[in-house]
Amino acid sequence: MIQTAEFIRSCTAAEQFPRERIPEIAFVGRSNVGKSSAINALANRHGLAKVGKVPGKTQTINFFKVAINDPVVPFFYLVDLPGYGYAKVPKSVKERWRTMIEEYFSTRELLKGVVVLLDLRANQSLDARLLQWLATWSLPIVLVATKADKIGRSQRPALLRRARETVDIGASAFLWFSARTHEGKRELLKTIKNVLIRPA
Ligand SMILES: Nc1nc2c(ncn2[C@@H]2O[C@H](COP(=O)(O)OP(=O)(O)OP(=O)(O)O)[C@@H](O)[C@H]2O)c(=O)[nH]1
Ligand SMILES: [Mg+2]
Repeated sequence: MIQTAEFIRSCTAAEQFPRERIPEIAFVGRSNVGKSSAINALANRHGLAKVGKVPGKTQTINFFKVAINDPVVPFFYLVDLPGYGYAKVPKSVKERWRTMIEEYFSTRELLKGVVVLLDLRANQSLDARLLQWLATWSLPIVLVATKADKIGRSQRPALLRRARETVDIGASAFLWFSARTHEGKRELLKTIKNVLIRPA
């Protein structure tokens, strides 16, 4: 369980990224998929990360410092990034996000893993492209099929089979999750912890 969670900083460029040397986990995925909501659910803090109905809510890179009861990794950052795809923002803003996100991945030495959120009810072609790009960083990937509260258990195997046609799940961890019901929360935290303690 996450014991405390604290908003640290909202950044638009690398020189603003926090300097404290603790490990971190990034949350990425399509706009509106539920990245910010997942962080709030994990931290048990409504409103910690800003959530929106309109895609494109998170426009900066936001660092949240969390504490867990673990002697090896007592603190780490959860990092909330802007989404890709259908954000309701001008093209120039999306271009800026792209630069900012590339800067993020190329400078964060203690980035230990990436949580990629997927909505398996939607088309996964953009997610497949993101995963291809992410592969260049050789980081552990945790695939999280979110909004699971909207997907009946009987529908899940077929949706997962369909997603596999587009997305290479390969060696990544995969789990179902809901920020609404907190389904999968324990498993996601456990998976994140495993990623954090993995030797580099
Ligand atoms: N039913 C359901 N709705 C969810 C879940 N997670 C998020 N939502 C809703 O989806 C919408 C988008 O959630 P956000 O957490 O802001 O999504 P995001 O990926 O951070 O979006 P951007 O910041 O725009 O990229 C909000 O209306 C949330 O309430 C979930 O697990 N279940
Ligand atoms: Mg967001």
